[in-house]
Amino acid sequence: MTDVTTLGEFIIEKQMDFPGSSGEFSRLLSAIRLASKIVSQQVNKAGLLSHIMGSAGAENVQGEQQQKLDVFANDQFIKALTKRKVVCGIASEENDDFIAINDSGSYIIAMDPLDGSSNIDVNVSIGTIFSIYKRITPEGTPVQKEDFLQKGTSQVAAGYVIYGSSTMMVYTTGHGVNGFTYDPGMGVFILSHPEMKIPQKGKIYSINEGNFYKSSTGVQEFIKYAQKIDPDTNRPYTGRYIGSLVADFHRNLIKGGLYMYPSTTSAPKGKLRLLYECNPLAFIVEQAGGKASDGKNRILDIQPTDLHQRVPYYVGSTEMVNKVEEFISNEDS
Ligand code: AHM
Ligand code: MG
Repeated sequence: MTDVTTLGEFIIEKQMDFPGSSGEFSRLLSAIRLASKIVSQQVNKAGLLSHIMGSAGAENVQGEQQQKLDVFANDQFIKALTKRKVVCGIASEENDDFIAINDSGSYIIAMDPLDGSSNIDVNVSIGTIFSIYKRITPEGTPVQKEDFLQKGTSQVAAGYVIYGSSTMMVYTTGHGVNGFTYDPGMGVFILSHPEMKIPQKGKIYSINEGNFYKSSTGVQEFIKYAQKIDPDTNRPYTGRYIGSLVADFHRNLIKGGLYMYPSTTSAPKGKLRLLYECNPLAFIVEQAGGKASDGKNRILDIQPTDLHQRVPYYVGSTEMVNKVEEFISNEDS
């Protein structure tokens, strides 16, 4: 095992590319790494906790109040980031407002601590998503909302952790995308997927098709296009929908594909959150050679106006995103 690169080594190696840096950013990544190990361990015990030791909200054998896993994950990330004083503020999908931490910090983080809520209790892959920015207000003053309402193009790093058949962390700092697989025996993440690239074309489409009749005609026509038999263009595509964004995204990143959460009649702005879900995965997909759109515009160019803002989302292989955009623009004409 001496010829492997651990995430810890990788972070230090990359920091050395920036002589004179304070190491604050490396410490921030290390805090995320620590929290994700703790969450991973707990996710693996999820069935035990809820079915054997009692449901969330009940007391466990030590007399401690049990928490729901998403609340637990939120607490762990906030604790790791707060205790190490590596950010000046945190915005989380789990909290109504941002949390101010350390006035002298220079980074902020936006995160979805445990995404895929409908899959938490049924032993299906779930994930953590994070997005890191430099603050725009002066260091030494309390962090402000405007520090969080930056365009996705300003991200300095973004990543996700997938708690699947194994736990993996995938992240970018704007210089490509690298994936690390967790070895629970050694307690380390090991570089397993260096320089990840998404295929330009894919064969997988991922959407909640139960919403078909709630979707626009452009999206409906695209779905019919995906299902049509045409060997020249590799159709019909394969439908794959886990209902955990991180898991659907991760598979499509590796195999090529398109994930969609369009606007629907019941959710006119879609379901997914720009800051916690869409921007970080858009940064990653672009760094891997793919594309992310709201159907018309590049996700990373959208100016956020609200912490919990939602946007329609189309992300994955560039040619597939282009195709669905074509169907959406035709519906307007
Ligand atoms: P959550 O943040 O409440 O977990 O919601 C986000 C999730 C995504 O992971 C997933 O892709 C999507 O919601 C599934 O939604 P639906 O059940 O409407 O298909
Ligand atoms: Mg979520």
